[in-house]
Amino acid sequence: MTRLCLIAGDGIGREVVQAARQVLEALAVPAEFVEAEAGWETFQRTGNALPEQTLAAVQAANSTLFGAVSSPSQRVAGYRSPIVGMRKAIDLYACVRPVQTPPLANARAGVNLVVVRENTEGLYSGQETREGDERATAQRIITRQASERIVQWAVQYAQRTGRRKITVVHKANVLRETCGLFRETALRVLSDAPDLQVEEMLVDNAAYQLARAPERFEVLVTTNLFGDILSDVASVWGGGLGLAASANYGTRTAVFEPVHGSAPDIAGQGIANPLATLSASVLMLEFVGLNSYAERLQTAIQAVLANGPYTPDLAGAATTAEVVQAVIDQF
Ligand code: GGG
Repeated sequence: MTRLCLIAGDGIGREVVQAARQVLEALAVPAEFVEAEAGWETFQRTGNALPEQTLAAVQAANSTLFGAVSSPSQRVAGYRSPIVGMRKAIDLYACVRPVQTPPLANARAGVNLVVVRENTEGLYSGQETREGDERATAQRIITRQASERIVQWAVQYAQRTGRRKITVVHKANVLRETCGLFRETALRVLSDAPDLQVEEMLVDNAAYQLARAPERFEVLVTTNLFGDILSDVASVWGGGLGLAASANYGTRTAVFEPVHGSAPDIAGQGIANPLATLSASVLMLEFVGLNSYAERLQTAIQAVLANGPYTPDLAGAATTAEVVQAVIDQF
């Protein structure tokens, strides 16, 4: 039996993962669910934001659905972001964030792009130091091996999904060594893929082009922090963060999550949009080979997007529970 690990995390992570479980159970997905914990609340209770048992549960499962975490912006001794830590610990090296025109009124037509982000190094390597009160430094680690692997992943993804163009995003004109290594590695890997149209773009221009002409992109491949930021920009065209799903693929397993965070401003009000987590669940079901369930869930999500009800992020007044019921009513 397929084993799916559920990690709710903090804030609305709890609400949307619970919503996803309810929907997956209503869909009668042939899987067993195991729950594990991570996040700020877990840290406050246990002193560890990412307990060993959680990592073990993720590794023992066929796949994992992760909600959201709220890491504090100020330094807290002993705390490290659990989602960043998990990506690194389990080597979930490919973060993939698809964005497509949703069936919503006034949506911009023709958007169908994917941001592929290196997920284990770059500025998220955790190599930061504070030197006294006046100076802090962060190491941006870029390796040829990780760059090669993420670009190869992007090439295979493009070829598998019939996409024709890859945009390599960097800032090698300023970050000559780190972005320089990523760029040179990417272009070398892509020289072995003559079926793909290759372009390179500076990250500031990529942000501008994503904001003004998103339909020009198919697959963007980039480093960790750039990918994090650009995928949030791109998500606007897919209906916003309430709809944006994300996959973290590794060599042994994969973790799926909404792109959004724990949204403490609306947590506990029952108005979080569950559709991003449900779209992440579609990707998870595809990953574990439950394709017919993935298709039914995707069709139901599209129907609810076309007809409502909508949570406040989509200018509606529906609750999470009402959206969940509307999805279930489609089965
Ligand atoms: N579901 C993705 C998520 O939780 N995003 C917020 C995020 O990445 N936060 C980093 C952190 O708080 O540790």
